[in-house]
Parts: sequence; C-alpha cells; structure tokens
Amino acid sequence: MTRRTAIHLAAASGLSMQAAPYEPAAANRKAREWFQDAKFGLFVHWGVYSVLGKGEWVMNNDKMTAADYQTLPARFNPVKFNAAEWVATAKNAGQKYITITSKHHDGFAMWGTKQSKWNIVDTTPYAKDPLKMLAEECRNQGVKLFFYHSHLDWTHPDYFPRGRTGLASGRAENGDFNRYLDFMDAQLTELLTNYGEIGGIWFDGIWDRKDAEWRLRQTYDLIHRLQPHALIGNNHHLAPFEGEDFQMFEKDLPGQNTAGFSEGVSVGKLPLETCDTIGVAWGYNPNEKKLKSTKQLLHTLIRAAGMNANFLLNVGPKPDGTIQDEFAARLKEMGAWLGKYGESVYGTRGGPIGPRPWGVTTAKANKVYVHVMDWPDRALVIPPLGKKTGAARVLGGGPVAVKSVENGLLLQLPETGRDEFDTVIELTV
Ligand code: H79
Repeated sequence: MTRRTAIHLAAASGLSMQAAPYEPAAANRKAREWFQDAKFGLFVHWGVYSVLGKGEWVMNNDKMTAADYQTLPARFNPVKFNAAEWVATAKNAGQKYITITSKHHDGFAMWGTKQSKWNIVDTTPYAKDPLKMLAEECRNQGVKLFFYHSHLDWTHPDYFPRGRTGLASGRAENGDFNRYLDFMDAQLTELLTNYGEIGGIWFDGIWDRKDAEWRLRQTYDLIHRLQPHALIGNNHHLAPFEGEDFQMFEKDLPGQNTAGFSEGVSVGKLPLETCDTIGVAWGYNPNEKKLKSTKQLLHTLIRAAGMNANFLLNVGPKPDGTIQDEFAARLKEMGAWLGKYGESVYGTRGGPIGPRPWGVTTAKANKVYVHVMDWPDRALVIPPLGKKTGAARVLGGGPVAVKSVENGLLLQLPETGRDEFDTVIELTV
C-alpha cells in the first residue's frame, strides 16, 4: 500500500478531525499488559461458509450471489458444537484467549443479533447462539474472548458504494454507507453489552474500500466507552490508527512481509500480534493436504515471543461444530511443549538479542531465555548481554557451561536431552 493511501486512510479514520488524542484508560493499559503476557491465542473462523468446505472466501471466489449464499444457513446445523470442549482445547494448547468470527465478510452474524435476520438464531435449524455459550464457557474456564468483526460486508444492502471484493453478490446498486456503519455500531453494541466482559475487537476488511470514510474513531470510542479495557486491533495492513490498542500482522512475523500484507508497515510501540492458519484458508476446507507441522507452528509462536509479539493460531471448525483431528492434534502437541517450557514464553518480552537463524531470546525479570531451535552443533556463541551472567541451565535439565569470549558468550549445549522443537537455555542475569 502506498504512503498516500495510508495518509488518506488516516484522514478517513477521523484522525484529522478528532481534537483529543486517544488516552487509553487504566483498565485498558492493564489489559495490554495481560495481552502481552498471554502470548498465545486461538483464532476461530466459523460461519455458514463451513458448509461448503471451501474456506471463508467462497462467496467471493465462486462468484455467488447473495441469494445463492442465503441458501447456506438452512444447511448449517452444528449439533456437535460444545463450547466447553472448544475452550478446553484452547486451554490444553496453552492458549489464553479465543478470537472468534462474530461476523466475517459474508455479513452473517454468528449470534442472535436484533439488527437483522441474517444471523444464526433466526435462519438456521440450529437456532442457538454459540457466542453466548462460548462467552459463558470462557468465563468458567478463565479464557478471554475476543470478537473478529468484518468491516467489509458482501451481503448488506447498505454496504455501498461497493469495494473491491464480493462484486458478484447481485445487490441493488444503491445504499447508504452511513446507515451501514450505524448498523455495525449497533451490532457491536450488542456484542459489548450482552456477552459479559470481552477481551477486545479484531477488525478486518477496510482494505476493501480504502478511500471510504469508515468513522473508525467513532466506533473505537463507542467500544471503549462500553468496555474501556477492550483491546482494539484492526487488520488494515497499515500502521495503527488512533484508538487502536494493538498492532497486528497477518501471516507474517512483525516487520516481515512474505505474504504481501505488510508492505512498508513498520513495527510500532503498541502490543503486537501475528496471526496465521494451520492450512491455507481460515474457514473450513477439508481438501487442504499441506498443513503446517507442530514444529513449524511452535517455531512461529516462539519466534513471535522473541519479537515481543503474540501468536494467534487459527482453526476453521467443521459445519457440525467440531474441530478437525489434524488441528486438534497440533494444538495438543503445542500445549505439551508449553506445559514443560511455558515459563520461557508466558509473561516474557522480546529478549536482548534480536532474532537469529538459530532462534530467539525472551526475557522476564532476571532471566534471559535462549531458544535454540535450529542449531546442530554443541557450541553456540551469542552476542554479549551487557549484563553480568550468573548460572545457566537447560530449562528442565542440567547446567550449561557459559564462557565469556571476545564479543560474546560461548554456550555449551548439552550432548543429550535436547528438545526436538526448541532447547531453552535459561541464563540468570
Ligand atoms: O479472516 C481471514 C481472511 O479471510 C482475511 N483476513 C484473515 C484474518 C483476509 N483474507 N485475505 N485478506 C484478508 C486480504 C485480502 C486481500 C485481497 Fe485483495 C483480496 C487480495 C486480493 C483480493 C485487497 C483487495 C487487495 C486487493 C483487493
């Protein structure tokens, strides 16, 4: 995205007209600390698109009209959905929060909204509100719940002028965009009023209409008025706007741009989060055979932690409401690793040494954790930490010999007992 577009969007967000800069409430600052300590979340893309098993973009990709698409809810009956099981799956994976699609680009509300009939309670044989059940279970099990909410809408008649996607929807060529934004604010008000304490709102889709006036600041202020602690992030692929509480990256670690969503975006001062999927699509697609391995996913989590960022890892549950076995297995394995080495991840911040080909460092109080992920040899030299180093040990194992050498520290990694994913050396400084 060009700099001009970025400036235009910043103006369109209302920043230029807003007198008062955003000052996060004390509760919000506390929530940011919690967020940074939490490190690992479960992303869930679930909606009526799961019925077709072709990912969450199927309406756009298969050029479906809104009328075609409206036949899906009749086929969506997730009778096996069990909120307690989902939350337990996340907990056992070591995830501290769940971010679920309240509404994706298809505009379908996964809760019993009163703002339109285009929702799970009013149009599906299931006729229940899974977000209610999930909110309750998250509260029971001590997991925070965030809502992913799409600004972009492929079915709402007032999402007009149309953007760059969802153009085969067959909607009438008119509509009132401000009325659409009022509708969205009313839906967000429901989510922030009727579901208890919400962790935050994760927006996506304004890249569809880069030049529109999205009234972002108005919506952000509404959210913060209803729940001051709620953390707002927006996947606009730009530097954060006023009123946002964390900065996010899609399919890339902060500062990288392999996926093409983060061009020219620098890493700012807000808490950071990077998200990715296990397969390719975010919504259910059983035909994807190439899934990321547990090792790859754990490395992303650990590398994110080393770069001071959280990792939000996505699953796209099936239309029956269950999470597919291949995904559950990976989550469980990640949880097993975190069960052993979690202290080197949770509550840490990016360490004193930036990312290296062999791994990263994280830090907490007087500990520096050296995460050795890809280093076949036993001797490893790291740059000086600028602090006196005391004892060193393998986390969960024996002592490690550390020697000061010119321009660094020489660590003698153990001969045996290295972890297959990441051997963590704990240095006391
Ligand atoms: O919710 C998940 C995806 O459905 C959504 N974000 C994650 C978290 C997402 N997928 N793709 N994108 C967001 C960005 C899409 C960019 C593109 Fe385009 C749409 C590339 C081509 C069409 C933007 C619009 C760039 C060109 C047109």
